[in-house]
Amino acid sequence: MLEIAWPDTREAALAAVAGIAGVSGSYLVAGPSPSFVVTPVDRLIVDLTPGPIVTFMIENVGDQGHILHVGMALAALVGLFGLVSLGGLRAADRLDRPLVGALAAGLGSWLLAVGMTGQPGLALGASVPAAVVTAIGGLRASADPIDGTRRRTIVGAIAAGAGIAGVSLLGRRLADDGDGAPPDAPGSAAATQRVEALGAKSLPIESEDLTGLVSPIGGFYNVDIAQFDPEVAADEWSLTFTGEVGSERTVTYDELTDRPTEHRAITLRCVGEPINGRKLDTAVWTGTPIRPLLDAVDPEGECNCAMLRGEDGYYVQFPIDVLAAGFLAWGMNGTALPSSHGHPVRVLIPGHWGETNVKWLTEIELLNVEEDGYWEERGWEGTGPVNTVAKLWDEGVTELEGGRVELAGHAYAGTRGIERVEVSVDGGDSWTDATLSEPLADADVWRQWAHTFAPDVTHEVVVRATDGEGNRQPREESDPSPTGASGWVTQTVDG
Ligand SMILES: Nc1nc2c(c(=O)[nH]1)N[C@H]1C(S)=C(S)[C@@H](COP(=O)(O)O)O[C@H]1N2
Ligand SMILES: [Mo]
Repeated sequence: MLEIAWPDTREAALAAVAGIAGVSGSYLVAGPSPSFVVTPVDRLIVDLTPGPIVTFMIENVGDQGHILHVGMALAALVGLFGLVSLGGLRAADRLDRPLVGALAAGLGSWLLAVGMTGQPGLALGASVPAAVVTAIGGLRASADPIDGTRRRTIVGAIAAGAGIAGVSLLGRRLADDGDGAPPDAPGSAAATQRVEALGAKSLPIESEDLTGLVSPIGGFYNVDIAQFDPEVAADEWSLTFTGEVGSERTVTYDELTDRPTEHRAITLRCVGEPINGRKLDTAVWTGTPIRPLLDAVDPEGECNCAMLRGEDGYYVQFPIDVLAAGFLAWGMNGTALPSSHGHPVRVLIPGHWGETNVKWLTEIELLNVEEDGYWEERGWEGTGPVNTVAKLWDEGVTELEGGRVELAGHAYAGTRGIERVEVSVDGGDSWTDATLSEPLADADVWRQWAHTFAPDVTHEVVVRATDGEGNRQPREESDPSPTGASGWVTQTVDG
């Protein structure tokens, strides 16, 4: 029977260093992208986590939950590269040929990295550092045959090689990053004008930190199933209509952006956010309506429903009628869609929860029978219309000169629109109408509200909105899961 000895301290330490070197090297060349070796393992962990645990993390741990699964994935990868390096060290010892051991570790970790990412070139970023550490470790262990001079020559050659490889890879990575400025998107000048016009229509509030009618791109919330955004080049992107269609059709980026272009202010809200959460934002999106494209493929499915899929493996299913009212966007606030918001093209569905707005969209499949989407498989029911909400975030409470306090926030009810926002400063006993920003022509956008009062004692402030159909936001409180949080937002304001 083959016995494999447990590693001694020196071997374990060397293997750990090699593992860390491999993972760090991969990050150096690939950055936070799907080509980083940790990404596929992280995705596997997220995929395998049962729905109730995911929901518990969303509701109780929030965005910090990411640290946990990324940490697990990192540890797993350090362990895997460490094991490969340990194999190399053992081979070096047994054969007394340190370079053979290093080559074996390099080849092994290269194969591992290619297996993870499918990127032979970038895989060198992981395998070269792992091999170098293994080589140095093997050298120290090997005995006499290598005399001092040869040893120095070999160490020098390895160090020089590693240095050159490191510098050139780092250089390539920095060159890729460019100057960070997002490129222009077709139609961006008109979109920029629209952003400025909405800035002018924002409520003149005193709070300096509260967003106006348009959220800046850097402040717009993000929800992603994957830790690192997919990288999709516009000229390699296409959208295919598949499944129950009269005629299949693929649309390229140039074909799409040649279509009639509109600039719509659209608000997004995530079903997973608490009642006063931060996953509510608005941008001016540049794109084209979906309906003509859908009509052209002649949908035939019996469920009148479609499954939308994104490059990151995300999928969501909802009725074709809802999709037909949607918008395919390639621009955001006057720039090309940033990668975190779905570059090059995403869907925007009026009035429905954020999860219907598929980013990095690649496929629209017309179905015969309904199927669950990614979040529905995990217990959520978030493809329907949004709940009505009025927010009062901390930066919406501003002390003015003379002891008065300004309360300000946003209210949103999807395509129903916001008709009224009421404020109570006595815990809900009496109510006053807040001032509202003017209603916009856009079909699916929030309104701002503001109210100023002079606090004396400690006040329990409550806000509630009424939608355009006359329905008041329900008072009864519920958790976000499965259909979105309900209840009224309350804040304590000191006199
Ligand atoms: N491809 C893809 N699309 C996606 C998601 C995702 O993880 N992958 N998240 C969805 C969810 S749950 C929400 S709330 C919105 C968030 O969009 P944003 O990140 O641009 O704010 O995108 C939706 N579209
Ligand atoms: Mo979401």
